[in-house]
Amino acid sequence: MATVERRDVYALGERWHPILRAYALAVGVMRTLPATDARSLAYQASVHGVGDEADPPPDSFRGQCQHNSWYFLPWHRWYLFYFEQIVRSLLVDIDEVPAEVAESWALPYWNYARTGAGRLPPEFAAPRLWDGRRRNPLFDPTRSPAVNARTARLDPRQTVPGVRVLRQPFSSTSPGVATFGGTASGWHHFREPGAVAGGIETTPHNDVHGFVGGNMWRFAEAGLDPVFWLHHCNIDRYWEVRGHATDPSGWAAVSFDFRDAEGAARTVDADGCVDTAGQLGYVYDDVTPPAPPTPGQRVRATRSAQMAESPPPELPPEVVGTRGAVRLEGARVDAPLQVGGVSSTFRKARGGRSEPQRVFLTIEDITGDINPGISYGVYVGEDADDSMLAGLISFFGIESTRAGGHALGYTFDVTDIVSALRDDDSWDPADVHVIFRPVGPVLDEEEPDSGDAVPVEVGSISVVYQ
Ligand SMILES: [Cu+2]
Repeated sequence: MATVERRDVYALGERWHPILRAYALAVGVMRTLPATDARSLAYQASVHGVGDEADPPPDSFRGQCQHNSWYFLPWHRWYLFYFEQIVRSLLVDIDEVPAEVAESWALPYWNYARTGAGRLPPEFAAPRLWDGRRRNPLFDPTRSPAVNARTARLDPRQTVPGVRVLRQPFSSTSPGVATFGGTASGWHHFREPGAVAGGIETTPHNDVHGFVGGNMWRFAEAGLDPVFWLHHCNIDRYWEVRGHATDPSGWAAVSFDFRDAEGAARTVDADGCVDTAGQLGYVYDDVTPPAPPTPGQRVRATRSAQMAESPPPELPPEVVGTRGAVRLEGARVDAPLQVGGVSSTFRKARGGRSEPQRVFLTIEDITGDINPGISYGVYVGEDADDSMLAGLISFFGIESTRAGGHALGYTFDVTDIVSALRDDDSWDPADVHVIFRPVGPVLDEEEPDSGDAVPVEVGSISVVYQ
């Protein structure tokens, strides 16, 4: 198998690089194929999600995306793999594309953490192709207007995984434990009750969906936006940045169905995609870990680098404090809660010790009607300072939370934040401050701050000891 290299779209070195010209022309063909053809953009989007009145009706190939689960990364890796093969197979028949470009074509990725790359890549924002004449298939008019106008960019905190996320356990059976890849679960399209997203699905994944807007807000339409594939390629890259030393075992019990470039059925599993070069024939040009996005987050990174490694993910956690509903509407909200002591079961599991090795913050039962298009920073302590920023919450898929009761949920490791508060004598278990504050997008034109955003509800906030 020949190996292709996936490259950073912002480092291709020229406007309308041959890789993007080829991608635009292939997407142009995909847009014209009928939805019954597995190579069409409509079919490919329906592999991720289908609407209420899906035509043709869903089968085991469509409406399959895995979220809020340890299958998030492997399922989307296979999804990109077949999409990339389809693009390459279509390119061979497009005369305008040089043969050497078609044969070695690989999906580029959008690394929004690169300096100057926080705006939509320009080739996706132009309504016309390089000739100034033909319509640009990479343009999606449903995106937020400021994103297409390139007057909005991501806040740096939305562009990289949270502090420590790349070193967290890949998975855990408990949603109270912060992970890299998501809660261990069965096959689940949206969310198995009690499961939460892994840190990589949280940020930057969900934040970027919220930033782009339009089709990118919804499961059933996200794949219609050609930038979806470059965004997910960057998320996939982070699995290589982390490496595979601690990938889960036992997760190949669930398999996934896809259609390949010939329309043939393929059944695959999570173990079959962990070696990109050996099993799938691609590599990334750069897998350098990202730098913390702000000075405050740098302080956190330094603090947490001094902490011991995470305990085994199956060491049972315990909820020590919880509070109910908070409504977020675009302004800062303070949500105080009380933390109590641990149970005798907790102590027994740790040979009599009651000090936790890890402290987690869970933000659960998040519901709403539509994506507000912003993220909220979640802070612990009274200052809402970036060195106390636990992580971001954002709202990809929130429109599905009303129907089946499958709300969104996130878990953050706040161990280093709590110990910094303790060292500072500002940790009072009877009065723990959790603060929500809007983050992103950054607009060129400073809009008069109305402080309004489409509301979302947070059902419960808990402190968990492990
Ligand atoms: Cu996604």
